[in-house]
Amino acid sequence: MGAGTIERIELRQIRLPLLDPFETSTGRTSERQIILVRLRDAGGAEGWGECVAGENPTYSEEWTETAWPTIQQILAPLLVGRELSSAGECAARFAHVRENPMAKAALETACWDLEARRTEVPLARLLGGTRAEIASGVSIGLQPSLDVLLDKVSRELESGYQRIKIKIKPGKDVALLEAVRAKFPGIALMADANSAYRLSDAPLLRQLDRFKLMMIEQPLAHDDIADHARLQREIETPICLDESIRSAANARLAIESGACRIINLKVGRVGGHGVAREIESICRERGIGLWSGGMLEAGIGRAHNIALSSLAGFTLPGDVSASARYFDEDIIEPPVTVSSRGMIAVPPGPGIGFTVRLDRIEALTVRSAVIS
Ligand code: OSB
Ligand code: MG
Repeated sequence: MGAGTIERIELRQIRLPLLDPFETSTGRTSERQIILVRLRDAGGAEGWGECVAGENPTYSEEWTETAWPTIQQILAPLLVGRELSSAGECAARFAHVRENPMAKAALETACWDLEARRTEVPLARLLGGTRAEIASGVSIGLQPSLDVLLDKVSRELESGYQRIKIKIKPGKDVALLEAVRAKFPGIALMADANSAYRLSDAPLLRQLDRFKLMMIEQPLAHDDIADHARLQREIETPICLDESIRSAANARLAIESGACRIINLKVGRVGGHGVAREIESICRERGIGLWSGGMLEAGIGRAHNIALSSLAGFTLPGDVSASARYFDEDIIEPPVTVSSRGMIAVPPGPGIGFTVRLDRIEALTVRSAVIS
């Protein structure tokens, strides 16, 4: 049974404040502006998706203000009123629209949730997932001081998280990692630069080898593969690519050229679960480490990340963490929680496996639209 005929697509933009501002080498976010997608088919079944575009075009070119009209005017009309044989067919409908993976993924992931709910299976199982729980790590933004950073690391470890990622940028790199490593010698530790360095920084990046990091994430330009391959030949720390991996084709290119040993997969960055599954199988077949990143998602996006992470190729702890790290209240029930062993249970219910809190979404809505 397929995803059915989608009769109605509802868009909501919600404003959701973060408990603490999140800072990376590209800037700071204090409040999320998130686009949610709600599909309804002819039989009344629903599917939910969340657009991971941020509040400005600093991670990639997409942001809330471009994703909204792209979804509303271009992509949603390609789905509405037409039979979809399966959620896997959704991406083909969008193929003639270039780029805009986050806008596409908001709808594509909703199609997968819809199909899973209609057929009454967990989304994780529909995607091919086999794990009952997934390993969870945290991403800690740039902090006002080293003491605050060390305190945060300590608290996340006490909560059970299996791996700590800290953000770095030029001038806030060696000293931060030195201090974290000195205080927590044995932990699984990594750093994410969000493209803040150039190949000419190789001597500095080589100094990080002594901290025995699990990996360094996206040290060089957001669209680069060639320089990452050169850098990987000069450093011992495994390179993980995030921003640079936007398709299955460039995942293969990055792997074959030696630009990364690990991939941070974000379903929104690659246009949906379909391409995410292709990249998972590429990594699994070639022994490339894989984990799910995060984009400060609210519960719907978080739930999609959990379902995807249940696939066997996700071999490393991801950035998918508890709702309570970011929000006072989530838009799903129950919120995402993490066990004292740093694991998140994959919910057994149909679809994303969490209840969407319509009351809360209503209260947070700043704009809405219906395509029918
Ligand atoms: O580079 O992984 C990143 C958040 C927003 C944009 C980019 C990134 C991040 C994170 C946070 O690191 C991950 C999360 O907890 O959602
Ligand atoms: Mg990253």
